[in-house]
Amino acid sequence: MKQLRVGLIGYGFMGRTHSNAFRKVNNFFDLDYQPVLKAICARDASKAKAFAAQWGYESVETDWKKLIERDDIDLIDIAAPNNAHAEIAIAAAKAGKMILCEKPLAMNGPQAETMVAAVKKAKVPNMVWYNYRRVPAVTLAKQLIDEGRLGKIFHYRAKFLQDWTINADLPQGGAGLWRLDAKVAGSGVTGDLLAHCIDTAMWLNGNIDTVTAMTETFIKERKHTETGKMTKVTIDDASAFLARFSNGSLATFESTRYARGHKALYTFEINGENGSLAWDLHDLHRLQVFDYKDESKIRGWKSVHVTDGDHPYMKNWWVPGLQIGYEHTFVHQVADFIQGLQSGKMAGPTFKEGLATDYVTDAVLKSAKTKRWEKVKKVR
Ligand code: SOE
Repeated sequence: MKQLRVGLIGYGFMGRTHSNAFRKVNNFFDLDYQPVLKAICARDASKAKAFAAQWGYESVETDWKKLIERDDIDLIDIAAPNNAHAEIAIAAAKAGKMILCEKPLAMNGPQAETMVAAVKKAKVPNMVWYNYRRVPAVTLAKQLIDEGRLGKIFHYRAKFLQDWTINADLPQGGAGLWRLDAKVAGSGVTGDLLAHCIDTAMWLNGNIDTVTAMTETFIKERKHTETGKMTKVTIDDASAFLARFSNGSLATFESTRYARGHKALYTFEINGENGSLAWDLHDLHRLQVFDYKDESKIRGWKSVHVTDGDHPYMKNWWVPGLQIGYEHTFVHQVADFIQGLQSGKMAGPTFKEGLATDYVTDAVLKSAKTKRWEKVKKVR
């Protein structure tokens, strides 16, 4: 088996999901490559060492430039905050490394363009960690739509609701809380949560042409972890938009971190002429299916338990009926990435697809300011 020597940058929540995936993938998928956890890189040496010990990384770096220079690394995995993605990815591409990058690809579309250009020039395999595509029920939705079972699509609606920033005493900046600092995150829920909804939506239903949006920052000032000073909050706490897809369908998207009671309620529904599908992250192994072609007497919404051997990814896990969860989506992503290396056909979402999502979030944020419908830039 060939080795795929991984250098991970960042040890937060995402560093853990990725490391777990690299470790598990060969136990469940027959692949020609085996990820080897070569090095973890983070500025804080003691935290990086502790992470290396816990997850089995062979070595530690504190300077990502050194990591990229190393000859014993094939793949750079970027799990650092959003404002670091572009510089690292461009340098990694120049060094000929394969790159996996946490979502959103960049702080904004123009920055993502430079990353796409870099991987194109260097011809290096690349992927963005939009993991929800790889929930088996979501992949099943993709299969059913591609088989044409829904017919003409009329509506798409998605939401991603959380409630973890309602407390005004929560500071901005620093570990985990960099998501509240626009200088580091780029945007608030638009780039963090709606980006997931947009990636899935465009995968299932094609390009988004135009959007009209509203955003709100409910808590205007928060103490900054790094300075200890009350600082203006410039992220969007909530963001909602209407959209028109290229296929003529209409959509609504909503996300917030102020929906008391909701921790990670990502849902979508898609309605077509012959049927509808609905999915809910809190019940992630089920796909709700309505098929208008069913006999009218017994026609109704079916709740398909997506755990059977002929469901996407499931034959690689346990026996039919037994469920898998959130962390498995990352395992699937690594498996698909490696299968892409084997076949020569890169699995998505590639950086180019990540750029397409960034173009939508740019248009959403612009529209919230201009209060007009905005066109979404097309990826060339
Ligand atoms: C934010 O709370 C967050 O962790 C996002 O950053 C992730 O992308 C999402 O999957 C879960 O929520």
